[in-house]
Amino acid sequence: MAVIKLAALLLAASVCLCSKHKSEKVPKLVNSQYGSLWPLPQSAQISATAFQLSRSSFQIVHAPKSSAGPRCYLLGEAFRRYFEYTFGYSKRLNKDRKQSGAGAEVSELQVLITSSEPQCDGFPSVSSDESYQLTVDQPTAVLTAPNVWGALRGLETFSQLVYKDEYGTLHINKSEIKDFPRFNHRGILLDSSRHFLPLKVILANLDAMAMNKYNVFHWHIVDDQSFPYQSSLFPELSKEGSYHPYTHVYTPADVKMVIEYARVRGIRVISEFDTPGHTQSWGLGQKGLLTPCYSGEKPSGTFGPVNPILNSTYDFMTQFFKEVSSVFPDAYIHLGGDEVDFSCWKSNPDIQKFMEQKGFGTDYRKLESYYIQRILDIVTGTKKGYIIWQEVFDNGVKLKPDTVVEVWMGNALEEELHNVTSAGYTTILSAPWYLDYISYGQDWQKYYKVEPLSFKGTDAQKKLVIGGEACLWGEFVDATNLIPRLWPRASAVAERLWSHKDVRDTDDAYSRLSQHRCRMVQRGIPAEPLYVGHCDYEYG
Ligand code: CP6
Repeated sequence: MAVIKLAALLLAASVCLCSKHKSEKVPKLVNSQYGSLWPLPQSAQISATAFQLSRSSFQIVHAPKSSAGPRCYLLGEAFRRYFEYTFGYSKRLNKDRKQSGAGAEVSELQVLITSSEPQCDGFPSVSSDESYQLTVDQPTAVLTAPNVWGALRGLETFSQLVYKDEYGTLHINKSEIKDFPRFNHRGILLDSSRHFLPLKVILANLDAMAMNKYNVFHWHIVDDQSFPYQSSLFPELSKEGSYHPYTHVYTPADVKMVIEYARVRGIRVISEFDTPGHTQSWGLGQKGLLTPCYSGEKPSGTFGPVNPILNSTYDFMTQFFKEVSSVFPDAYIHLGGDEVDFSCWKSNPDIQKFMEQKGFGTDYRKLESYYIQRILDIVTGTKKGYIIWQEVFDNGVKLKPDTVVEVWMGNALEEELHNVTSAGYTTILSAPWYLDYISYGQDWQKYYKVEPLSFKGTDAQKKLVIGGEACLWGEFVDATNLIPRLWPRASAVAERLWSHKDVRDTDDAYSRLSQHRCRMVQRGIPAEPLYVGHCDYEYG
C-alpha cells in the first residue's frame, strides 16, 4: 500500500515539476452572475426574484397570436425536446412536490413567432434571423422571435435558465433577455473519411451543437482514405472506395436523416467534396479519374490528384455535382481545393504536354487553377454557391463574387484575412480552431481568447468575416472519442462566435462553462471535464 502511495506521489511530483506540462492558468472559482448560460446572450438581465417550475404544471405552448401553430412540426418537436431537457432528469431526485406556499410559479412558456413566414418547413441559411427575446415572469414566460430559428435558440436559453435547489426543486429567475448571434456562420467540421462515423454519433453531435447554438455542420464526407457517400448515379464510388460497402456507407436515406435532424435544430448541412487533391478513394470506383503517376518513362501504378486534362473528368464531375446539389438542400457546397500535391502531375508526360499547349510553363498552380475554374463553372450551373479552402484564392483562381473562402492556415493568418477581404470575398475562419490538436491543460482558453476581427482592415472588410468553424479532422477520431474530444472545447469557440466581442473574462467563462458541460453530460453528451471537480449527475 505504502509503495503504491509513494509511486503515486512521485508520479504527481513529476507531473507538477515538468515544464512541458505548463498549461493555461487555472481560472479562479467564481460564481457567474449569469448562472450556467452558454454562450452568453448579447443582453441578459437576471433579477434576484426566483419562481418555481414543476413538471406536472408547466407547459410550452404557441402564443395565441403566433404565426406558427400546432401544424409547425419543427416547433412541436422542439417543445417536446426542451420540456424533456428541463424536466426529464428531475424524476430521479425531484419528487415533484410543489412546496406549498413556496412562492410564485412559472406555469407556461408561450412561444410567439412574429413574422408572417415562420419557416417551419424551411431550411436555415446564412442569412437566417436567429434573434429572439425572452421575458421570464410569472405565471407566464414569453419567447418572441421573428421565425423558428430564433425560437430554437431561445428555447435553449430558457432551458439553461432553469436550475435546481438543494431539495431538487426547479427554479427560474425573473429575467429579460435580448439575443442574436455576432456571426452568422458558426460551424463544426467532422471528417467521416479517415474513420467512418456511425449515424448515431453524427446525430449526437448535432444535439450537442444545438446546445451550443452552432448552426453549420460542415460534413467533410469523403477524402483519400474512404468514400462513404453512397451516390445514386455512381454506386461504384462507395462500393469500391468505402471501408465496407454495406456497413461503412451513408445511404441516401442516412443522408436525408442527417439533413432533417439538423434542420429541425436550425443547423445547415454543408457537404464537402474535396478535389482535385485528397481523392485517392475516388479512384477505386471511378477508373480513369485520377492522374497516373510516372516513374521515368513508365506509369508507376500509383495515382495522383484528379486528372485535369481529360474531358471525361469534367463529364463525370458535371453529373456527380448535379446529384450532390439535389441531395444537399443547402445553398452552398464546399469544394475543397486544399493541399494539392503537384509531384504526380509533374511526372506525367501527357500533363506536361497539356501544360505546354496551354502556355502554363512549369507553373502547376496554373493547372490547378484551370481545373478549379472548370469545377466552379460546373457547380455554378447547379445554381449553388461554393466555399473553398484558402489555397484556391491564394493561387489566383477567378472566383464568383459570392464565393466564400475558408482560411485554415495558422501562419500569416491576419495577413490572409486582410487579403481575402480586401479582394471583397466573404470568409470563414477555421485556422485557430483545429480541435483535432490536443495538449495537456486547459486549451479551451486559447480557443476562447481568439478575436476573429483583430486583423487590419476597414469596417467593410470586417463585415465580410461571416464566422468560423471548429475542425475535428478524423485521423485519430472515431465514434469512441469524437464527442469528448470535441466538447466542451468546441463550446469555447461557440461563445466566441455567438456572444459580444467584449465577453472574454475567462474566470466568468470557467464558471459558466463547467456548469454547461455538466448540463451536456446530464443530457447524455459525454463531454470531457475542463478541470477538477464534479457534476451533480455523472455520466453513465
Ligand atoms: N484533410 C484535408 C486534412 C487537412 C486538410 N484537408 C489538415 C491539414 C493540416 C492540419 C489538419 C488538417 N487532414 N482534406 C486541410 C484543410 Cl494541421
